Formats: sequence, C-alpha cells, structure tokens
Amino acid sequence: MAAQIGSEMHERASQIGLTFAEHIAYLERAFPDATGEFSALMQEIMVAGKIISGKVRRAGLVLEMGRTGRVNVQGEEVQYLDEFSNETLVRMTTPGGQLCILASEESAEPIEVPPPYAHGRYAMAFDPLDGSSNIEVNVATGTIFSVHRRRSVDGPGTLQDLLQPGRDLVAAGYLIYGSSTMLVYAARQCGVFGFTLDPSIGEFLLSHPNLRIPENGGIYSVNEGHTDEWDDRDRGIVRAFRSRANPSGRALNARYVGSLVTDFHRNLLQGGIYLYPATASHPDGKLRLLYEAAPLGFLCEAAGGLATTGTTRIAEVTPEVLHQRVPLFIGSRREVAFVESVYQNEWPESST
Ligand code: AHM
Ligand code: MG
Repeated sequence: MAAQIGSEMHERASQIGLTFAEHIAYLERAFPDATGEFSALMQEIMVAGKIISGKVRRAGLVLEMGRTGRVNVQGEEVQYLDEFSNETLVRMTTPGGQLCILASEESAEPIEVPPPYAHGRYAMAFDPLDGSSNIEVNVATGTIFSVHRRRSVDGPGTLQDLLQPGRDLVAAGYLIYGSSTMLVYAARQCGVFGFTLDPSIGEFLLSHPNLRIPENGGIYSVNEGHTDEWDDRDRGIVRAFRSRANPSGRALNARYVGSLVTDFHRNLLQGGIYLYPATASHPDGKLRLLYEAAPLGFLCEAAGGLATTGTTRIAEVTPEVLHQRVPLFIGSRREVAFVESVYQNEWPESST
C-alpha cells in the first residue's frame, strides 16, 4: 500500500472518539477529487454491521440460530443468521447507487444490483457471517468485506469487476461481533482504523486509530487437528512455532478460535500469525480469496504485516473463479517472513 496521506484532515480523522460518520467526512476532505460515493458505501456497510450485530446478540434468545436445512455453494450448512446477514448487506448497499455488482460467500453466482437502483463505480465481495458455525456456542463471529473499483465502463457490473487481485483493492475490512462489536477497515493511503460500537448511543466510535500489527508475534493460530492432513513442510513450520526453532527463539503460544475474523483480530492487536495451509481435504486451502484472504491480507499489509500463500503474496493472486480458495499465512511480519523463507527452501538445519 502506498504511504499514508499526511494531511491535516487525516490527523483530524484520527481523533479517538470520533463517530464513524465524522471520521469518514474528514478523510473525504483529504481527497479533493472524492465524489462522496465511497464514503456513502462505507456508511452503508457500517449500518448493515449494526443491524447484523443486533441480530447476532439476540441469537440465543430467539430460536433464530437453528439451521435452515439448506447447503451453500461451499457444501456448508446455511444457518439462519448467515442468510439474514447476507440479505442485510445486500439490502443496505444496493439502493445507494455506489455498487455495480456484488459477490457473497452465500451466493454461487455474482449478485446483481436489482432495478430500479443505479449502477455505481464499485464492486464489493463479502463473507456475511464468518465463523457462523460458532454462533451456537456463543463464540465471536464477523463480517468481512472488500471493495474494488469497477473495470467495466458502465451499466451492470460483470464477473471481471469482481475477479481482481487484492493489490487493486480500494478498501477492505471487517466487523467483529465479540464482547464488543468493532468495525476495522483499511482504505488505500489512509491506514487502518478500528471503531467500537457504543451500544448506549448506537454509534461506532474511533477507538483504534492508525492500527499497526506488532512486527514480532507471540501467538500462532492454526487448527492442529488437521496435522495429519498437512504436508511435511507445513507440519515442520507449525512444529517450529511450538518449539524454539523459529525466529523468536522461543515457543509461541497457541490460540485458535475457529473464526477467521476473531483469530485475525486478536493477532492484529497482540501480534501473531494465523495459518490455514492446504490439507488433504482442501488441497487449495480452505479459505476463500475474494472475501477472506484478499481483504484481510490488504488490511494486514496496511497495518505493517504480511499475507502469503507460502509462495505468493496474497495481494498478487488474481482470482480465476468467484469462490477460489487459497492457503493462507497472515499476521506479524517476522512470523510470516519465516514461513516464506521455509517455502523458499531456506529451512534452518536445526528445525528438520
Ligand atoms: P465460514 O466462512 O463458513 O465460517 O468458514 C471459514 C472458517 C473460518 O472462519 C475459520 O478460520 C475456518 O473456517 C475454520 O476452519 P476449521 O474448522 O477447519 O479449523
Ligand atoms: Mg468465512
């Protein structure tokens, strides 16, 4: 990502306690050519996040957390709250005229902007409720989104507007429905900002301006239940993190929630690496490029971290299909660089 804008407006946009609307208004003024469309889209995503947050928080009260009985394009059971979150995002972001096409984890095909709404200059991909299998056990979930500028000229958007590499993202971020609800996003040249929902006033307030991930992480996050499904190299990497044979010279702490947003968010704040290597069941990796790996990779790099498939920077992977999967290693620079070095066959003697 290019260097951050260094204007007075950026400084004003970074004051703790600003509402999301105030923050976005300041940032918009740092870009004289801004039309307001991007700001409007971000506000719509923010409102969708508030609505989803409200619903997720009531999941245990109303019998809304049951399964719908249907299976999505990924072969996963669709939960009621997956559907609700999906519909809420589409409903909140299509009338405003900023989007030309959308993609969702819950939808096999691209989602068109329905008439009579106008087609705008952006294409958005999202995972409406990441980690939704955790809802029934009251574990944090999230929403991930990514925004590209369209490539087609006008009218309805096309698949090609969505199939763009992460390096061309305009913005990306996530909402996390945890002990607090937070909105964390990165926009080109602006850095990473985290907002916490104050339930007493129903507003997201800036709590984490200009977020930076610690360069050295003390946590590794991976589903070690899949150990037998990894290849030797990935097994060796994880072994190195839990022994001293990694650049820190000590064993890292293991933390794995099983919600990507939640595991990533903790590592962003505390420093660490999240790993989801290829497995025998998912030879291309489990996580989806467009609405999981690429947006979090963009945000992580904007915060000073790294994201790779092992061999390729996530931002450089050009999607060929909508629901493409990739192996993912993401987080603090030192730990991800170590994974990259192992993939480049620079495996330290002592670790084998
Ligand atoms: P989802 O988007 O359907 O919830 O699936 C993605 C989830 C990630 O949130 C999580 O990190 C991963 O899948 C967990 O997979 P596993 O159960 O194999 O560890
Ligand atoms: Mg997901």
